[in-house]
Amino acid sequence: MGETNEFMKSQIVKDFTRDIQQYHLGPLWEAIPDLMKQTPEPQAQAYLWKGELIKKKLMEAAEIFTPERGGERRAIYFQNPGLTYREPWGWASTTQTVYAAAQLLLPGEKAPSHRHSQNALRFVTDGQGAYTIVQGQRVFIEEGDFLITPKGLWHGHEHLGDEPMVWMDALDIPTVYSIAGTFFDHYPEQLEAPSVPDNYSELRYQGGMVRPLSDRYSAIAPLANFKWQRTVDALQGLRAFDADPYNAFGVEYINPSNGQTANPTMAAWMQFLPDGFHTKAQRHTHSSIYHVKEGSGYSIINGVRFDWTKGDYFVIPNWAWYEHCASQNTYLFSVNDLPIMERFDLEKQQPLETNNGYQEVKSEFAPVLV
Ligand code: GTQ
Ligand code: FE2
Repeated sequence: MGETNEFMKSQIVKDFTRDIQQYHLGPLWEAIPDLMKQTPEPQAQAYLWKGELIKKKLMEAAEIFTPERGGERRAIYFQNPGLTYREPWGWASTTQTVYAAAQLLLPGEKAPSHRHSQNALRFVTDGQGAYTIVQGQRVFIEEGDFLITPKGLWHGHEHLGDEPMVWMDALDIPTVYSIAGTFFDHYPEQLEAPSVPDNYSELRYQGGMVRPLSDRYSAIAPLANFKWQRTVDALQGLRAFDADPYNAFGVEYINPSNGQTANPTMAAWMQFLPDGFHTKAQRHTHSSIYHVKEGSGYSIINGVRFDWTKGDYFVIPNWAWYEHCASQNTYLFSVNDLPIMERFDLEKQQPLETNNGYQEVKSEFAPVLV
């Protein structure tokens, strides 16, 4: 082995390695240590953005432009510091598979209808009175609601209420980008006109209790809006039993016609951690983006403590050890790429076996403040 390593460093190998590159040919012997790590080493890093910072920057953006005057959407997205920037517009996604953003819509504003090959989901963090119109259905939304906009469907937003509305967007943009599957169209008019009654899917599904007989083979998740109170009821219902030591109490938003994850590429969860609950540490292949819906506490990610409060956003990269600890009754919303990992049969999960299942805190993350 030692002899081989010496030989690989020899001038003859170096010269050859250099020589082939001029023909756009790559030396695998240089690449393999970087490409084939023993376990996942994502470029995306653990990171946290304070909610106040996001709010402030959205309000500043509102002074500068409207969704109608260019830009389609007033959304500011979470750029993971570990992902490379591309000139001139600085594309760096939130994780390697999922993009997340916060979007602001002011009373009276419209975000024109369009469609794209990326799947989208939204979680409403502030306000009420806007609707999103998806395939001719106006879906009125308010704080705590979870919505989906599956790929290929026309969608636009309009705010009929009287206070600013903010929601978190998550889309599989980086995944679709990296496999060159992007399609995008503007709707011929500004906003699509309604063609079915308002909140039609919620009326037809009653939150997923039943499905219309005609929807037996529905592939696209037919429920557009998952109301907050139903999510709370489901989580509080789970409290009749012991909490899962790794995830506390948690539910997944599903397609009620087939029981699958609501979006084909991204799973979305809501977890409830009672005051004082401390989950045990685990790691898994998939990566997650969290939003603190209610409460406060901290997460330890690979030995670094990330304190959070209501409104914050944070990333747990692939294969990172993590645990959550709540210092109030806490609701954590999260989006992950588990469906992508499962599709490639790459998902693995592991509990931490040492130190009784808890990590040691080695340092604390210092978030950028307003
Ligand atoms: O609201 O349709 O954050 O198309 C990114 C792309 C939001 C949207 C985003 C989008 C949208
Ligand atoms: Fe969109």
